[in-house]
Amino acid sequence: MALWFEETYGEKIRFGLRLRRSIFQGQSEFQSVDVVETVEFGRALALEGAWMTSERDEAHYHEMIVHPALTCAKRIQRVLIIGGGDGGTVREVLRYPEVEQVVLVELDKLVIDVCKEHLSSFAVPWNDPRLDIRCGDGIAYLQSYAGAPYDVILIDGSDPVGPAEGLYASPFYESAKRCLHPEGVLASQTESPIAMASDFARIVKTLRSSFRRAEPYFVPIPLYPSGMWSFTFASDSVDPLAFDQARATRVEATTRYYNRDIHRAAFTQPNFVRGLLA
Ligand code: SPD
Repeated sequence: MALWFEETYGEKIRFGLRLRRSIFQGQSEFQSVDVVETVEFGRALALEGAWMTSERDEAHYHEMIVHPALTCAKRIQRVLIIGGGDGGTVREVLRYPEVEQVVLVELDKLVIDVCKEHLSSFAVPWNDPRLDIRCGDGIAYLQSYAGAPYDVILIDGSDPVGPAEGLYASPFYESAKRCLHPEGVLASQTESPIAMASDFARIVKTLRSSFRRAEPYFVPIPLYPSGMWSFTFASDSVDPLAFDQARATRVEATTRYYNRDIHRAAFTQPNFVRGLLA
């Protein structure tokens, strides 16, 4: 009998993949954690039954949450990642020799451990001396943070339900802004403008109430409900299209998805998105 794993989103959408086998099934104090080997998407991670990442399309997500911000921010020495326990975002940030410190705050240690063991094809440089891993709540981390400002903050969280809900709300964005350099950039995953249109619009508008500008951009991620996904680039002073040519040229020689044309094009808004944000 064929084995399938399906994400059911909001009782109206399902996205399923046929499996070769289940590789890991576990339960942390926060969520169920699954790694499966699929026929079409390679190995994939699901948390609490929702697809998070797969070998087939992880580059779309991880390169695009990182490179628009890292090629545009004035300085990129100090980078904070909230969530992102699979390490794909870490890997992309560490491509930049200018980055001196990356702090990864992931709630669930089991996610890190399982991804290190079962998603080794992600080739995350877990032992890079610039990486500082903290297992804990990203919201509490930023609330109590009193160190030097970060140049870039990346919010690589799960969907806005359960423990991740607070990562998409005003109090969190206000804490993030307090910890971000005035010439810094925050980039967050911000859901699908098709499958989660109201969440998408609410999150972008919430970011706009904390930052002078918050521009969504769009990336095809076939693993996620509807396949059309958004990230949002938020800053008080940085233009999301004014990338550093030298940095972008250097990084695009190493990427699978990102390049300067994609960077520009991703910020183009279809009319229905303009309507959602009006
Ligand atoms: N529905 C998926 C929401 C995106 C979650 N983040 C994925 C983590 C990849 N590092």
